Amino acid sequence: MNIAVLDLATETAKLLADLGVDARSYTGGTLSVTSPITGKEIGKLKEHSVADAKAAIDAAHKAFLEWRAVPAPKRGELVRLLGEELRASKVALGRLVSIEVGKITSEGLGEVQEMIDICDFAVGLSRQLYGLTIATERAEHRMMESWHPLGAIGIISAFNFPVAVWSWNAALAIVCGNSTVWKPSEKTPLTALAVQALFEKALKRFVAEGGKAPANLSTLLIGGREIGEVLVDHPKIPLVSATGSTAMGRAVGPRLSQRFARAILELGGNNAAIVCPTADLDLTLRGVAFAAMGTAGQRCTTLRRLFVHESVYDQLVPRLKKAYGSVTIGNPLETGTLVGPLIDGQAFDKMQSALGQAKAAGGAVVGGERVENGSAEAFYARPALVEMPEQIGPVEHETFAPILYVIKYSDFDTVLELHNAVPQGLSSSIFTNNMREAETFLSSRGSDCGIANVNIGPSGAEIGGAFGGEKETGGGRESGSDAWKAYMRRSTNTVNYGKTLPLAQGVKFDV
Ligand code: UN1
Repeated sequence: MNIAVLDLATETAKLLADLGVDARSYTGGTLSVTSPITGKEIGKLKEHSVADAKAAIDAAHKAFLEWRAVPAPKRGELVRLLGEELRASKVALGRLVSIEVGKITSEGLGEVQEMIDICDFAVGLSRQLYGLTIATERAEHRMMESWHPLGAIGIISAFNFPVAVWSWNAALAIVCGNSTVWKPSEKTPLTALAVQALFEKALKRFVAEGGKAPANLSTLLIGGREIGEVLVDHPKIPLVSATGSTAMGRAVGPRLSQRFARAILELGGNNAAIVCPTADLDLTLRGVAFAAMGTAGQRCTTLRRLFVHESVYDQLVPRLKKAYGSVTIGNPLETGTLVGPLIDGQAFDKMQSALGQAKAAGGAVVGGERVENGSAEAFYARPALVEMPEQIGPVEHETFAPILYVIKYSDFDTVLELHNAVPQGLSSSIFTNNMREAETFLSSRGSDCGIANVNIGPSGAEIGGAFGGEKETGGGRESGSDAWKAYMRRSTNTVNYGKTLPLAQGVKFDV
């Protein structure tokens, strides 16, 4: 493989032009963006100042005040048009995701599909922002819940799902009557520019078709940590949805709660799978391979710990090692590649350091070495499978790289305990054909994660379910199910349509 000959800067400029992005926004600026495929620069973006960010939030708040008055199904129409723009631009945007993040082609496209799916979901939701009616103890009274828009919603997203995570938040926030202010990762701002341009296109169509929408409904802020801090501290941002490391969540969470703002935190995962004696091993092999090596191990849902029952260990693990040895690593834009590059050299160093610690703790490592590709600035690594004697050291932490720790187990109850004995709680799986094991895993004494699966890996969730996890994963839920409720405020209403004033709990107060 020699990627030195690729000219991704030219292709990026062409894609951005096709997607409607003005070239002035990504040339001549101060924020340099490189493609992990080549390690070479593909854009130089203008950055917002702290003052710009504050002014943008004030403007977004004004937009919210207008947008909340638009009926929800009409707000849904704007998101429907956004879905149409995404469908029309799926190939270009998917390719740009691949170039900016290093995802293989089908995963770049898959990320855009995830955006389309959540738009569809949100359109349906725009007619289903249901509240309850509640039985009241007082005659001629009615009690109900109403859900109201919340305000300008802050979105902080990570490099690994640079656009889907925005859409999970923005599609819901917008049908719920909010405006949004988005700070993407400094590593992936080009895809954000493209998404913002597609949103503007949808908005233009919405207005041309007679829809009423304020300016600044969706705002994009380019910059570093200080811009994120403005979002976190600004009194006109009632909710920040932040995706990233547990360290980031530890910084953001207390600052938000200090001013009683809401947080949706989607932080680190240390996802495990248990392979039981009755597991279908062919299916398990495929499930494990995708979950552990897919996206070069850079999903928050990536499989990082594998517990294999002693009775199937010698059948499964050699086959897995073979897959690790033969998986195609290289240019993610090429057909047939399954593992692309790591996002940068720092990620590679962290991977090497975790592997060093694993060895020191008695781990036997297969893979993990750098795969040369003709560029000193691009970091491709063979995914690593590490047989560990027990769950210690680096196994207890999330390393954002393709490392799978494999541990042999003999007793189901003990392995359940081990499964839950890490600080993170995002996603989990069990591979079994034993109903008791499967149901126990899903029960209250089973997996303690926000996502628990049977006979599929922990990654690659659909948008229809609520997404997020427990413990150090942060507790937030995004995407499907009733995650929309976090983007609205609940009002409990009691209406007296009678002529008397009975007080609740039998209280008497006659004046
Ligand atoms: C993330 O890695 O931040 O479940 C999100 C999945 C994807 C989303 C991952 N649908 O793997």
